[in-house]
Amino acid sequence: MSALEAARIARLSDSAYYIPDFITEDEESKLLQKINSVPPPRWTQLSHRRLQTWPSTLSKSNTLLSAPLPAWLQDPIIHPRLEALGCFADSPHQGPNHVLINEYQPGQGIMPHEDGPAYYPLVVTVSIGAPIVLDIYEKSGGGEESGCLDRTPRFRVLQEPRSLLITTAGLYTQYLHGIEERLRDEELGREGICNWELLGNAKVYSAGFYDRKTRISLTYRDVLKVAKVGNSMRFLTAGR
Ligand SMILES: O=C(O)CCC(=O)C(=O)O
Repeated sequence: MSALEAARIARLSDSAYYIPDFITEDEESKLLQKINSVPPPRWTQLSHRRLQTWPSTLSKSNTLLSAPLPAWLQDPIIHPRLEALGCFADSPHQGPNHVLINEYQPGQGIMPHEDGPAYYPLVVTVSIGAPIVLDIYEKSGGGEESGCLDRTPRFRVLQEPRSLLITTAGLYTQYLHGIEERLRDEELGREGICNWELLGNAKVYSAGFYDRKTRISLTYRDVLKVAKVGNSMRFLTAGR
């Protein structure tokens, strides 16, 4: 990841990278337009956010049915920008094959969790629409399900609109991440925000807070198990 050295979030060791203005305002508008014009069934309404899954949801065995991502999720994010960074060069499919699109209204969020074994341990997040703070928690033993989670975030990452955040290595396997359900993100500054020095426009946050607006994330991942359509048809018809 040497091309990424300038984007390394030093306080997160070699586990995270942040690039402001990864996409342009025009590209952000086009993405918002695409995301908001999909047929309504494409959205899954969850209790605290809504979600699109591309190209499809994983099976119970964490397998992805092989299918290309739509062109608007590939260009320009994957081709040429992620390719130029080389961040998926060592992943099994040498590129992302799965994208989750999460939309959060003010007051919404996502419980602390880990992304788990379905994916190569690398998540690339493009943020659009508005800023948001991602909280990173120490697992302190058993993780989310065990109820052992220390509810004070160990790190806080401010994601500006149009930015790219890459999380990998220890941050993927040894920490949980989540977004607090709140209307305002506060205590913004060099002390509390671990990527403060890398922000594109820290002045916007000089008051130390902002009120949340609708924020959308596109998280790109490489699903480890992929089934070809022919194989899955054989699987479905076996035993008939
Ligand atoms: O919206 C985000 O930035 C976080 C999304 C997330 O944690 C997930 O999809 O697992």
